[in-house]
Amino acid sequence: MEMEIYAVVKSKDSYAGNYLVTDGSKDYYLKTPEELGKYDFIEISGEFSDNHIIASSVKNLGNPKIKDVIGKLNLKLNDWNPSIKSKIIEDCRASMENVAKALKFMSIVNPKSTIRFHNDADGISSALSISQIIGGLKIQHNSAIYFNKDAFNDIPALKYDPYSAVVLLDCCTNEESIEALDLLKSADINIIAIDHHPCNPKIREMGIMLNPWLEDPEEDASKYTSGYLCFEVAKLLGHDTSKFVGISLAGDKSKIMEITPKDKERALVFDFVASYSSYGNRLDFYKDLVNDSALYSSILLKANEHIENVSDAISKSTKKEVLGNGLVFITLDIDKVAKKSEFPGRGKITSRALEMENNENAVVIGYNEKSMILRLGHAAFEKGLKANEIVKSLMAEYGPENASGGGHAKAAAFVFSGLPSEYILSQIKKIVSEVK
Ligand SMILES: [Mn+2]
Repeated sequence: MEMEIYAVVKSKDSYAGNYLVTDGSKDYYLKTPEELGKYDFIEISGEFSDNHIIASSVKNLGNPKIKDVIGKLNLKLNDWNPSIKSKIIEDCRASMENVAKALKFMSIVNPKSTIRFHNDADGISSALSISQIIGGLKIQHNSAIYFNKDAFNDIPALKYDPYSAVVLLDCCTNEESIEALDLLKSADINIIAIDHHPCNPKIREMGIMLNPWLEDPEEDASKYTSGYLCFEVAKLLGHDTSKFVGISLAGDKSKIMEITPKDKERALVFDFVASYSSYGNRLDFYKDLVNDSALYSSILLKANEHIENVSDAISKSTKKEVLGNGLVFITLDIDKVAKKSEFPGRGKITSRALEMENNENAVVIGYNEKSMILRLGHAAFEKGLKANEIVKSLMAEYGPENASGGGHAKAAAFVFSGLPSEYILSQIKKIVSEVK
């Protein structure tokens, strides 16, 4: 039968004069006099019979970007059937399917890749899901930002291989990462990201991106954790990674699906281990921890002890004021609670303070002389307050040389210099008071 397809050369040494190529769902033996290289992307016309092609013409298209090949190959996905039926997830369908196709392409062609996952339970859950689909180096990324130093670490490792990719999980789609991502892009390295932090629309141009904030910045898009998004992507490829979703939701305090007590435990253990990040955790270590070993129980015990200890300290160090609009403004001198380089860190402590207050109207600010951490109860968010917007407006006022930060609608943080924390607290209080 005479046909035309696009394909990628998998190997050139199958047997004399032939190539093994794939169209994304099927392998073929290709007979052609053309000289082709491994990984070449080709357009073939020829006579097809079962898994053999005798080419009448082969056009070599080189090694384009992954985003340009996935639409042309025959990459089949499972039927669209997300576990959460909501408008924003429906709106994410195209980008979810694109990311799934890109990962499928990578699982077939196996280019060199580096997965960078955020150093918390959500980031780890995401990586555990995605590592069922693709191989490659896995690095715990101890920041929300992709820095130039990260780019210059990844570029030499990946630049010389066709279709090589950096896969960013639960981090690095923010405005601050754009410059370094642009370096990767200039080095012709593919960028694939699955994230749920507020992002800059410009991030779309950087690569193959899945982030609910790109679809609807007004919705509480952060609640669709990266671990949940990775689970949906894996599902499109026939992998069941549901056991990691609850861990991700527990870690990021999202209630979109059921969380079991075991999920909460595992999230706590992951967060505890991830916070001691200086020794560079590897994903395999987290994978082993999931199997209830003696080490797991020991870590869980210690993590719980740490949480209990800070809970005592939190109740002694918070100041509370009920505002005219019903919101409860709570400040926490965080250095009285946090121990340097110990779990839980300042962000987790501020989250814990909100949890302990157990009031949907609460707005908690954990502060010291260099940083502010904001946590909002759901009712405060419903009234129109957004932690990331507060941070953004203050940063704009103080200027980039004095303040930098970001975050989600209900959780954000920034660092500052040259301004007294009392002054900043009073400004935040004013913004919170003005909500109707
Ligand atoms: Mn997350």
